[in-house]
Amino acid sequence: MSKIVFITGATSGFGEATAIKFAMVGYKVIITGRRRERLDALKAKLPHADILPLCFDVQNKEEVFQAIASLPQAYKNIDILVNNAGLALGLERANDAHLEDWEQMIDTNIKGLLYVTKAVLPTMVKRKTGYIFNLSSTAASWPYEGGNVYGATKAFVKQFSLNLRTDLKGTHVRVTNIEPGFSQTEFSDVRFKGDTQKAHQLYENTIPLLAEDIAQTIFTLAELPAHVNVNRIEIMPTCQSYAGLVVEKK
Ligand code: NDP
Ligand code: 8X3
Repeated sequence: MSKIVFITGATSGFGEATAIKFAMVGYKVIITGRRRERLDALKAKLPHADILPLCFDVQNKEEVFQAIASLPQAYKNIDILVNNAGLALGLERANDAHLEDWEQMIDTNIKGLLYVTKAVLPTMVKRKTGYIFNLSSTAASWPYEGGNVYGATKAFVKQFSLNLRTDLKGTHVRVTNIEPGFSQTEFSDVRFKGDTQKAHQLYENTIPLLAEDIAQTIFTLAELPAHVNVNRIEIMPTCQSYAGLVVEKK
């Protein structure tokens, strides 16, 4: 029987590439996001694959639980959850950043991820099988100017993944925290609020990670034997490395 994968934020970037990767090899894939037309277009692009679009906003607790409860019987026993939906908004220093942006990042990256996890987890625990991938970031561990709340939400995801792993001892449910670095998706278009030129400039003369690289990583981990759990994985493009600490001079 085909395994079932549930992916949040499958309308773009990592989520879309991951959906395509699993669907192409015969997994049943539930694709989710707020943009219904994107979900329908992805399904239409892969006519021979088993894809179920499910449109909801992860920030809306009722919508999340309702959508997951409404899954047809044939899609209820989710084997793999990819908690990917998320965003950064703005790159201003804390004093100039917008409180509404902070709230949206918290509501999406933290609370949305928790709602989906809470809705999917009971069936995994009951069935004593499952795999949860949480999309964190290098920003969880490596601070940078303007990363303030975005990085903090991803640090939450990292620690939640580790704590979840601890709670799930004995259930056979696996958890991996995925921590990508510099990657080219629609992420920067969203962060810079539609200033595509600014987003584009960021990637000029670089070879960033692509969505397919993260999809391949998730797929490879998912195919490991059930007794193997990779707890965290930090992935950067070769062109990216570490910066030093900074000192303010008089
Ligand atoms: P994209 O902007 O390309 O994709 C983000 C996805 O999240 C979209 O499908 C979007 O769908 C979905 N999403 C955002 N808000 C909501 C919401 N409220 N409800 C439901 N879905 C939502 O970015 P990436 O693919 O790059 O990002 C995916 C994840 O990876 C994010 O969590 C991001 O923080 C993380 N990440 C990204 C990195 C990068 O450099 N690109 C590096 C490290 C981590 P829709 O708008 O249709 O709702
Ligand atoms: C996205 C990577 O460095 O822009 O999580 O925060 S970064």
